[in-house]
Amino acid sequence: MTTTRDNIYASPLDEPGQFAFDSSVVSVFPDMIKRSVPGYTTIIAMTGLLAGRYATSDSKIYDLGCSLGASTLAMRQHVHHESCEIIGVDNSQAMLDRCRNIIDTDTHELPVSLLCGDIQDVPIETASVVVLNFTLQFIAPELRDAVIQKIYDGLKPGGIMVLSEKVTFEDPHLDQLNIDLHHQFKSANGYSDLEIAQKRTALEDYLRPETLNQHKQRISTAGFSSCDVWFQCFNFASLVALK
Ligand code: GEK
Repeated sequence: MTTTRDNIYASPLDEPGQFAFDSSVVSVFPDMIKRSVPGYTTIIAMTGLLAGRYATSDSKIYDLGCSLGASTLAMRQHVHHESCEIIGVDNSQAMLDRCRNIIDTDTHELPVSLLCGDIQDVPIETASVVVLNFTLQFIAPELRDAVIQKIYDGLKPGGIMVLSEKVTFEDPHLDQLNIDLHHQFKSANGYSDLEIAQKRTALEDYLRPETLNQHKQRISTAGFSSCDVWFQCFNFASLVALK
């Protein structure tokens, strides 16, 4: 796949409006997410391994907020139960159209259905694996309990949820350190100070990070028997939760 370089916020904008996953983002998305999220490539690849370990026959695998299908493709590579199906969900039709093209060029055989809709409304049933890689962060915090509860209820016993998020820290010094390190990471990947500042403004009221403790508390309240962080780099982390 040819990747176009992300320069959406490279020129000064009078009012950077709220970020949206529209067609301009779709065309630069693989470049944008790799240069913006430390550990992204590792998290996606390991999501495939986790799915390979926990997927069971006659079950469904959900990729909630699938974007261009990076996690779906990683899981498709590692899950070999013919009776499994991956369901990718996203509320951006532009993302899903491109995702379908990408999946159609992939040669693995596990069936993939793509659903355009809000992850809050999509039924989760007979699931062995549910993945939310950087998606819950875009749901209003007061609505997140219901999403995690629905996932728990729809998982089969022994199933897993993988939840990757941008996070904040209770300790203000560590919080600032991790924000600074993330900005340093973006600078090192070629983003200018202007791009970093304008993107930050565009995401301000849309991407609302929580602490790892808030996530763990919600996951435990939903009923998951085990949960912990399996990966973290600066203020980006991934948790695994077992039913
Ligand atoms: C990856 N997981 O490459 N319902 C459905 N989709 C949503 C919702 C919602 N309420 N809110 C946002 N999205 C992917 C990356 S990107 C993360 C996920 C990022 C979708 C949105 O359209 C976008 O495609 C995705 O969630 C978030 O591993 O760009 O930071």
